[in-house]
Amino acid sequence: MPTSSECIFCKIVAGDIPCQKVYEDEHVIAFHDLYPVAPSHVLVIPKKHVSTLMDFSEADTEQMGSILRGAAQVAKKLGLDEDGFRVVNNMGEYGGQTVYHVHFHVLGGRQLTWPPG
Ligand code: DGP
Repeated sequence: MPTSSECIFCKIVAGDIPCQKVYEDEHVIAFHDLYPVAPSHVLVIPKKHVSTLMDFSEADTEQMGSILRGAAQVAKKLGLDEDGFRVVNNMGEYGGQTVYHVHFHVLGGRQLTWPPG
């Protein structure tokens, strides 16, 4: 797994790689996914490097709360809250995680199906 110095999302947080930012607060930033799978597809990430959902510690409780609050703010900002939307975290190989800086996908703008593939 990459350390924070090799991490693409840490580079986005640092401003070294550009992104289309939707939301930012003290703990998180949210930006449009480079490969959207829905009309609205935004990633909410902690500014601090945490590899996966399993690596949050008790001391990160505020950051974790900020991620969900950020997701709701993103949904409101993009007008997804009226029709509904989905918040997803892919964890590890079976979960389909490809970037090992924890992130939550906010997906909306079309009818989503269940179960996921
Ligand atoms: P996951 O498969 O859950 O680890 O999702 C990683 C997502 O990150 C995937 O949907 C594509 C997106 N992504 C990868 N690299 C970049 C990037 O450099 N910029 C942006 N905006 N998104 C990226």
